[in-house]
Amino acid sequence: MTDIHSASANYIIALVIVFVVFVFWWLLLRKKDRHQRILLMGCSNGGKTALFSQLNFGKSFPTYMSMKENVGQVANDKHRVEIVDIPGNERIGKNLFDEYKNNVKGIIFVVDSESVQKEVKDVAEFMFNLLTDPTIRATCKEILVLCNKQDLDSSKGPAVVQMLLEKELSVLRNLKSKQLDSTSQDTGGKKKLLFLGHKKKAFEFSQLKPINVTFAESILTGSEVEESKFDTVKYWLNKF
Ligand SMILES: Nc1nc2c(ncn2[C@@H]2O[C@H](COP(=O)(O)OP(=O)(O)O)[C@@H](O)[C@H]2O)c(=O)[nH]1
Ligand SMILES: [Mg+2]
Repeated sequence: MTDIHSASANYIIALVIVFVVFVFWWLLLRKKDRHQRILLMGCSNGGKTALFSQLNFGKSFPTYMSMKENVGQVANDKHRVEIVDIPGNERIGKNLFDEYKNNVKGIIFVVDSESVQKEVKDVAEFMFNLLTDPTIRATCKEILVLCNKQDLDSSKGPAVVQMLLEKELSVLRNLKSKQLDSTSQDTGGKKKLLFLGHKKKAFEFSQLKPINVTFAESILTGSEVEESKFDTVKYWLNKF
C-alpha cells in the first residue's frame, strides 16, 4: 500500500517538475521572440561601429577594422531592441550576416557620404545582396539609409545618395538577371533571383513596398555630432 502511495507521489512530483520546466522554457522562448532585431549594415568605414557606440554608450570611440559583431540592447520609447553591428568585411561579414539575419525587423544601412560617388558600385552591390535575400524580404519591414559623415565638405546629401543608388541598382539588377539567365541556360537549372522593383521601370526604393526605405543624414563623430540629426535615428527606432 505504502509502495503504491510513494510511487504515485513520485509520479506527481515528476509531472510537476516537467510542467515547471516547460513553463520556464516557454517563458524564455517568448522573451527571445519579443526581441526586435535591428542590423547595422554597409561597406567598411561607413560609420556602423560609430553608430553602435553612439546608441549604446552615448559617444563614439576610436574604431578599428571590425572582425567580429557588436551586439547591444537599446531602449526606444516602448521597449528594448537588439542592435547588431555586422562588420563590412566581405568574408567575415557574410558569415555573421547569415548567423544574424533571422528575425530581423529593421536595417540601418550606413553609407560613407564622402566616398559614395566613387564607390557606388560596391555600395550598390552590398545593398543588392541585402535586398534580394529571401530571409530579409520575409521579415524586414523598415530600412534606414543613413548618409553619414555630413560634416565633410565633399559629402553628398541624402537626395543625391538616393539618386546614385537607384541608378546603380537599376543597372545591377538587369546585369544580374541577364547573368543568371545565361547560367541557367548552361546548366539547364531553374535558379531564381528576386527581381528588384518593377521590371519595366527604372528602379526606385519605393518599389520595395511593403519594405519602407527612408533616407536620412548623420554626423557620428567629432565635435559636430549634432543631436538634432542623430535624433532621426532615435525617432526611426521608435517604429519597433
Ligand atoms: N568625419 C567623420 N568621420 C566619421 C563619422 N562617422 C564615423 N567616422 C569615422 O569613419 C571611420 C570608420 O568608422 P567605423 O564606425 O569604424 O565604420 P564601420 O567600418 O562602418 O564600422 C572611423 O575613423 C570613424 O571615426 C562622421 O560622421 N564624420
Ligand atoms: Mg565597424
